[in-house]
Amino acid sequence: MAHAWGYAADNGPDKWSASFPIADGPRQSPVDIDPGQAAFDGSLQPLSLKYDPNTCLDILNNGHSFQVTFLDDQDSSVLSGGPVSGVYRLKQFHFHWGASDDRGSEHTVAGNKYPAELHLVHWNTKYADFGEAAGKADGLAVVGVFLQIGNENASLQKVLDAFNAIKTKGKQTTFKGFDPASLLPARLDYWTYEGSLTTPPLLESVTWIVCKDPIGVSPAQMAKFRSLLFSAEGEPECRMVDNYRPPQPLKGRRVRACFK
Ligand code: E5Z
Ligand code: ZN
Repeated sequence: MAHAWGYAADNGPDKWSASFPIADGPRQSPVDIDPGQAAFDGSLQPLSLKYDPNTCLDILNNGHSFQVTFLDDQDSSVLSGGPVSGVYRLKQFHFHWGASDDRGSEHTVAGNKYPAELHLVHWNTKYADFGEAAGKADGLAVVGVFLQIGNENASLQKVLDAFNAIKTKGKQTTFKGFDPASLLPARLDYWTYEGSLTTPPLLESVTWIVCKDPIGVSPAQMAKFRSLLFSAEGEPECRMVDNYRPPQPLKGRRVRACFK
């Protein structure tokens, strides 16, 4: 990779291993979830997600996606239960999406893609901060939520309405009072497995919790995602689309289900 990683032919997922050899490691993400292969595990606890809208800080175009960032200096917005032990704090959420509605998710279900996937990123408070946790096997817990085409999603629209201020790489604006719980499906049935960050540095520190039920998004809202740019202001315009990594080998890992 001659330059920074991205999603283009010359710096995309097929090239990441040159700079990040862990790309071929034993617990890479995403994966294809085969519901017929995922074993029900009755020991899995219900997932608890308790979020305080007052911890929502800002929204940023980081040149790979956009992210909404949360204040994480207290246990105000936290994940517990599910497959993990202890308390994990919400750091940020972001999405991955396609150039068209026939692709865009990172995880797939029986080989099927969704048009987008939401990732709510949490870190284990047994470590000092996100940076330390990101390098530990039990450091991170990411909740994945699929988006499927349907009616307009009013909660998601609040996020999309901030896009005019973050069109290009590096742009950031305040984004206060948003409740991330408003983006969750009504039922928190999930699959879980041990994986990694899906972007460089691809650290193998993520307990993945992928919700079975998708949330809705309208075609016009999907078009709004595609109005963002990978490029910075003043650079040739490059649309932010197809910012997903394809499924990686399971290498003997088991995906478990909290539901029958
Ligand atoms: N797509 S994802 O949910 O798997 C995901 C979630 C978070 C990141 C990437 C992908 C992320 N990337 C930033 C770089 C990073 O946070 O992970 N750095 C980790 C080490 C570090 C600060 C040390 N960070 N100091
Ligand atoms: Zn992600």
